[in-house]
Amino acid sequence: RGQRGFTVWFTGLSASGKSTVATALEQHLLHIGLAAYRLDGDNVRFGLNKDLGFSEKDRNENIRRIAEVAKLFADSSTIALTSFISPYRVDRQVARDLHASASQAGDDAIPFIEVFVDVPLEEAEKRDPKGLYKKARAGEIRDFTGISAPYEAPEAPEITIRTDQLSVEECVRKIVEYLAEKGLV
Ligand code: GGZ
Repeated sequence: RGQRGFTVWFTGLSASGKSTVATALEQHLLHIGLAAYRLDGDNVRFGLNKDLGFSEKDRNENIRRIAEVAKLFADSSTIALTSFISPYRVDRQVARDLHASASQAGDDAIPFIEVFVDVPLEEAEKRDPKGLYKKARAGEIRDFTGISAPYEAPEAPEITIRTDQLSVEECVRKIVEYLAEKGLV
């Protein structure tokens, strides 16, 4: 089917660097002539998912819908890059299973690459670009991931990147090398 679509699923704490790396990866893929599209809070949580908050149930539904949309993009031969905390293992498994249960045409499964953006909570909290951790510590934001809501780290992600140890370019290179190894780019 020409260019093969697939999904790169970023997961990690708020301020871990998911969107920064996903944006740089998107730029790289576009630059080498591949169609790529990034889904993130800015284009999903204010539109399609504006009815959802941050309870466990709402996050389940947030991730389920995003997985469905990513799969549609990938099925249309676009590389879908998703950057959401996606803190629950079961939700990421739902996303993975959805891709495994194949495309509209009923042919191959759509590749799903989980990227764990792994930084210690202390580092994310130190960055705190929007002051959200501070508010969460003060009790002004409830159910904040890492503070008052869980983050379940992936047990077997395809790729792990430490944004506190590698530059953005090095993170992108690590992902692109994996994709090349798998024959995806
Ligand atoms: C976590 C929250 C919360 C709570 C608002 N917990 O750093 P940000 O601001 O830009 O990214 C966070 C974003 C998380 O939305 P996701 O759709 O990625 O979450 S999930 O996958 O868990 O559904 C943060 C902001 O929204 N934010 N309240 N309580 N992050």
